[in-house]
Amino acid sequence: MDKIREIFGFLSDSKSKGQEFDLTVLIPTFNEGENIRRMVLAIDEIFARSGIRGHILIIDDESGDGTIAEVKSILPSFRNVSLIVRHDNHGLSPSLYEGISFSPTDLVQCIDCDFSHPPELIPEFYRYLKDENIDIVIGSRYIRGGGSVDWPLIRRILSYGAAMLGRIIIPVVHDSGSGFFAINRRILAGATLTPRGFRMGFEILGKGNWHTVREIPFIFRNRDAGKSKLKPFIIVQFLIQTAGILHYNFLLRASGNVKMAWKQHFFN
Ligand SMILES: Nc1nc2c(ncn2[C@@H]2O[C@H](COP(=O)(O)OP(=O)(O)OP(=O)(O)O)[C@@H](O)[C@H]2O)c(=O)[nH]1
Ligand SMILES: [Mg+2]
Repeated sequence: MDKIREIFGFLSDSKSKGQEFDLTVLIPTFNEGENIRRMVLAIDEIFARSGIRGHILIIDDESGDGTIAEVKSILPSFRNVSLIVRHDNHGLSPSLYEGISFSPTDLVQCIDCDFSHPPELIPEFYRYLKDENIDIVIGSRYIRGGGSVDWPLIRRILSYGAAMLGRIIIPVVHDSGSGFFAINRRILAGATLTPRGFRMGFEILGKGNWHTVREIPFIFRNRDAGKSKLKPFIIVQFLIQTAGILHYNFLLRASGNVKMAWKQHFFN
């Protein structure tokens, strides 16, 4: 395979433009054959109910479990669904980064495929981006009304520890590691991101040119079906990412985000 990616559905039509959509929902998938159809149907129904002109972009890293065939089988029934199959540089954050870059809209929402993130909240994220012109909206487990259910103690400790480290760096955000977030893509203009690991939202907070942020509480539920892709190495990747954000902010002086977040937190 010498192509680095293949594109199917709406985005594969070179004439397609983004004007007919206001929001793109990115669904990263790796072996989500048991979830993806239900997820697309759920999100499309939410678009219809809330009046959002939404596009769904699935970014798959060569799943071997039939996810790709499943998506291809539903594509003819939807004008607003696209699929990118990536043959290179696999990983969750690189997939989200590619999805953000290929999105036909500036407003972009990220959501896991396994129903851990409730798709019913998408219109709330969207309203902040669209009506209040907020730069980044984070689904938070660590504010009042948020949480996680049925997690083993070790996962709770690691997740909370990572959230605490995230709060030292970006104190205005309580759950910088959340994978349930939405952005206005304009904040990435001029920023140099290094997507690695599972925490793409943290990378954007650390390096993107944002000024306004909101958090929406949500309860993280264990995946309905399919297997976790979370590996212990993710912790090492998170620590390397944190060092990269500090380096970018203080040594390269390429972003003032950390200082800005500290000022917003301590002086506002
Ligand atoms: N494209 C792509 N998607 C991925 C990759 N790894 C994970 N994903 C997707 O990213 C989302 C989050 O992965 P999960 O395995 O659910 O990770 P998690 O939610 O932290 O762990 P669980 O609670 O055990 O599910 C899911 O939609 C996965 O299919 C990857 O390498 N590439
Ligand atoms: Mg999950």
